[in-house]
Amino acid sequence: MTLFKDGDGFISKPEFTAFFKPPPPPPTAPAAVGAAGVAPPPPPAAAAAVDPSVEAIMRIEFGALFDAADNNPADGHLNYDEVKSAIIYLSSREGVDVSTREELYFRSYFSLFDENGDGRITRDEFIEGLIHLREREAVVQREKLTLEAFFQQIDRDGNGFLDLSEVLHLVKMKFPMAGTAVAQATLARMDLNADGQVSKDEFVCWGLAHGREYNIFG
Ligand SMILES: [Ca+2]
Ligand SMILES: [Ca+2]
Ligand SMILES: [Ca+2]
Ligand SMILES: [Ca+2]
Repeated sequence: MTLFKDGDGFISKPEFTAFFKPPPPPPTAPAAVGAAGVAPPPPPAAAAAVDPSVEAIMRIEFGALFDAADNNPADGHLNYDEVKSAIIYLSSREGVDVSTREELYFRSYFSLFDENGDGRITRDEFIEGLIHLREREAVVQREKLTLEAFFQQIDRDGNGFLDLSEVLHLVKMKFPMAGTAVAQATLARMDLNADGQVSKDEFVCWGLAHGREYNIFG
């Protein structure tokens, strides 16, 4: 089965629907109990970020995606062009058209997947790479929620923006002796559209890079 069934390079709705019918049960269900006296193996540490049952479904989905993408040629590996097509397809599922992005964009995915650096992507490399990306997205999503909640606290007058005095309070959390000049410099870095105040979105962007320094994530 292939996503690009009629080979026109586009995925029509019937092709899309045919491909994403409900996934079959996992091929190898882990043994619930070990042999007598033998403890079952501990769950993998990476399972913490993504629900294990969700991860199992993702593995099946990404495996099917690999099989569909491995078509040019179908040789059990993905080359650059095949990876590029897969990324374009995955993004289109999320409503984002990346087909006109620069080569660098797709190369960065390719090297992320190519764990052993041999210039081709195995099925395992592809699946692990996508799982890793999903885990990272899940972390970012959690951090965004934390930052949004934190923003409400530091927006003391509740007008939806941080002004200089509110940023000063924030800066003093990390540098108790900081004065207006430090707050001004911090505000300038946060203020992406340079309108003199910090919106929630601007704060979230800043916080994803610097929130850890301020112990915002606990
Ligand atoms: Ca191939
Ligand atoms: Ca490889
Ligand atoms: Ca405010
Ligand atoms: Ca602003």
